[in-house]
Amino acid sequence: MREASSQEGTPEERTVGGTPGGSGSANALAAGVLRRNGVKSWTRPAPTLYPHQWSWDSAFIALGLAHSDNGRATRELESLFASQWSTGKVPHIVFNPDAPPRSYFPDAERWNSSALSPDAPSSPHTSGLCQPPVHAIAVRRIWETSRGKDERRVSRARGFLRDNFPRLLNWHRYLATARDPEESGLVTIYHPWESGTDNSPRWDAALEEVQIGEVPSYTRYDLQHVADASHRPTDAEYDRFLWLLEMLKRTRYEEAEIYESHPFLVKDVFFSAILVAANEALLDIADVVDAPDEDRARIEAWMHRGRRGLEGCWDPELKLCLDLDVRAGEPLRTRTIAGFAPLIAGDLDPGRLEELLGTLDSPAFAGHPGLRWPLPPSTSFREPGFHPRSYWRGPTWPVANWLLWWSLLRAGEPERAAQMRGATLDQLSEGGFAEYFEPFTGEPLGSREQSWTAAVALDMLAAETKSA
Ligand code: 2M8
Repeated sequence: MREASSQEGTPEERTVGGTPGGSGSANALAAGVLRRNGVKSWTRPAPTLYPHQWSWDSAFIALGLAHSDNGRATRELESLFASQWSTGKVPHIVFNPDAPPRSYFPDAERWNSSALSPDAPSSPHTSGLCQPPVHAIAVRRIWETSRGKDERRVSRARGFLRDNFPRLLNWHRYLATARDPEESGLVTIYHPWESGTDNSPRWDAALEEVQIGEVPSYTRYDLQHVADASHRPTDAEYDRFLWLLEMLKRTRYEEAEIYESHPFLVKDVFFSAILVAANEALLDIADVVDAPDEDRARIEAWMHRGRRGLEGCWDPELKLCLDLDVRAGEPLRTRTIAGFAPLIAGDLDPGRLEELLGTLDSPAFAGHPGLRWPLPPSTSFREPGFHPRSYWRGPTWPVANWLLWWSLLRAGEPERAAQMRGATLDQLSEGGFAEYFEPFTGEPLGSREQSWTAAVALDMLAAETKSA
């Protein structure tokens, strides 16, 4: 693996530059990224672009750390869950009070969560949104990697599961209730930032319907951390993001009020599918901690409801799953990696699995003949909104590849999974642990030394000899 532009790291780590050094050195390089991005008990998503703690980044980071430093993996999640809202919501950003000034916007002051909502923790400050719930999947990985180790480590891991089961259950309950008052099995998001795929064209049509008012003035700091502004969302996209934030503040982050008045309410199939997979993990955790039967029954019901909800969003023509605009009552017909949601949710019938794999292998996604690596772009090449360099509008994202790889393994498709793993690791070997990649040239884009990229590499590398 190639060490990206950082000047930090030990000399042994840096000498591997440019050449794939086998899984031993690849492991050391990936672990080095996580070590350098570490701050106290948690890890920054990237050295400068993202100086705070992000929710789903931390879950992926814990998943990777489970292989290299189990104790740190548990601390990563503990520090995130310490900022859980009283509603059960796990905030999408926990602000680092020691971050350099003017390093990230919107900052804690702009969100103003603790002043506006009695449900928000007062310290450290958090954002008012959430992100996909990968956490239970990471907690289960922490348990899996402790198995077969010495008794002390196993009992520490069991204790960690026991302490965190109620937090995870509250988190999932929040998503299944406040975010799904219709009991559709699908999670409603209030902002593209909640999807994790911020400027994806999946949101374009719904965002166009939002009437933007006066956005209080602001300065973007993200552009100073990337080589080229075209990698990041545009100013027009930021204005919309910031306007939605203002609208949420007007409701004081009150769920019922948001549902009543907020102009952007979308059933996100990707988020919903991750919740189904996370509920499956939570059920395994429930076994380990000997949770009451009624908790298990509730989790199972959420899982079934989620899978049924996703089935209702299937588009037989595009052979993908589509998000649903709650305000317009219409599906959002855009082909993106989110459309593979049923694969992530799992337990597919063979026909549906075959259709999804056909779409994945088609020229609209990973079967395009011009690709540097046979990996799916974040947005289909066939979409007018596709852009090969712009963030979630086209580049390939290792973290998304991980989700598909892991889902292929769970779907009983080890050969396809092995292809995806091999191509992902080759891409990182050539381009380093970048945030995302240009699909045709393989050029690394966005931030270098991105934590979750290193973390998913660690998890994929660990799967060399055993199944994930
Ligand atoms: C990106 O999102 C943040 C806003 O939350 C940003 O662009 O400033 C997304 O890729 C998101 O999924 C990710 O969690 C975050 C940190 O890596 O960056």
